[in-house]
Amino acid sequence: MSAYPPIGEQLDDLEDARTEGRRKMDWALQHMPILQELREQFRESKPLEGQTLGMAMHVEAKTANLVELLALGGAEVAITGCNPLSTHDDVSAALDANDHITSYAKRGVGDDDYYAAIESVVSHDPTITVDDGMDMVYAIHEDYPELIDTIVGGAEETTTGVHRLRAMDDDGELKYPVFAVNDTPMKRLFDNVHGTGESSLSTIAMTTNLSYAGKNVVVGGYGYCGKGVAKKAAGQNANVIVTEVEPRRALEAHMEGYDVMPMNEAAEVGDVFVTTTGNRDVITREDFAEMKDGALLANAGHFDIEIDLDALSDLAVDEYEARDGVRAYEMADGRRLNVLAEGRLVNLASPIALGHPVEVMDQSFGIQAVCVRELVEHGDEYDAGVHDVPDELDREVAEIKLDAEGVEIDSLTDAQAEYMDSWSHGT
Ligand code: RBV
Repeated sequence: MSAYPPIGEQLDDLEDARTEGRRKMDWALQHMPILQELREQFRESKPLEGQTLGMAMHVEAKTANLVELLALGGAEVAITGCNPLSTHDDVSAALDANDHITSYAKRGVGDDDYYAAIESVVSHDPTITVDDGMDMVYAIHEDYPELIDTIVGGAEETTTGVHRLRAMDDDGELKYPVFAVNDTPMKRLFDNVHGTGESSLSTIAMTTNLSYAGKNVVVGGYGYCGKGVAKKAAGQNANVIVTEVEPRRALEAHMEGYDVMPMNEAAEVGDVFVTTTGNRDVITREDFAEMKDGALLANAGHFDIEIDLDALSDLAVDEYEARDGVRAYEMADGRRLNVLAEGRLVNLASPIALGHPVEVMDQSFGIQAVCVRELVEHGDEYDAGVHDVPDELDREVAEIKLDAEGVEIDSLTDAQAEYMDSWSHGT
């Protein structure tokens, strides 16, 4: 078993880091009414008493507030990052200072340490896993299957993780229940659309100091994330081009007023490329050959596989850091193609990245918290496999948010409810 150490044993300026990490967490929490409300409830009723949580997520201020909420609920928590570049070391240190939390997350780790840190989390013998991308579930099933018997269940944050889990489930290989947090309305309609759209575009703009106005922004994939990126880019006066492989999504993008074309054609005209597909090889050697000098290439999908960086490196006669978080690849004909954040998810991995806006993560993490509570309270009612988040939990979190915002809504009268449930009403 790995002995990769917690961040508290790795930083020199630990006290300063903890103070700054705590300051970031406090700021975020002020804007997280759902987590504030659940904190009160969890602190009071300790629903997670006796549980050990193993987490792999983007360790920054908002996630840290989720982690502390779970610890307040009575759990012991061990956490590491789910991307080598998304950790904020100061926040990781602030978390690790909590007696009930051990944080192994550190920014900039290499592959070996990244996986060693996951093993360190697993060494706490988690009874519940919380993943963003499924690395924890994978490590347990591959290397520590003896833990599965005592695991109540898990929760998965993101599209790519849910996709992997469903493939695993289809093969009969997923051995405990996992909630598809990503797929529930309170997560996907907000986090994936608004969160990805805003944080990816703002991070690209801040990292490059460039504008979208009048530019051709090419969005690879028109799923929930692609829709958000396209909509917000159009809102910043870009001309949006969408690439797709799915005919109905392509048609949706077309009817939305965007240009739709194959990537290889988009490559000729694009100024900014943002991939959101979750698949590999979205921008390839043939596309680099067509691109204009100065093109910006960014990925907003979970893994760094969407832009073929090996091919780009192979084509380049020179490579250099053009700015922090921007690597320029110079082609033989002099064109410079600029890759942001090493092709990793730009909104979290760029040096100045902060992840999604606080408000949307409040919703996503509110769902995570109630899913963990549900696993403790009713985990034995769920078979091994991927499960939708129960609708009443999704509604519970929506109602907390509406309440906090002071937004009131109507409720159905008895006659309306009866009408909606009936199939015998005609004119
Ligand atoms: N995401 N987390 C943040 N903590 O700042 N920002 C985005 C954060 C999550 C988001 O929910 C998405 O599904 C996932 O990151 C992709 O890895």
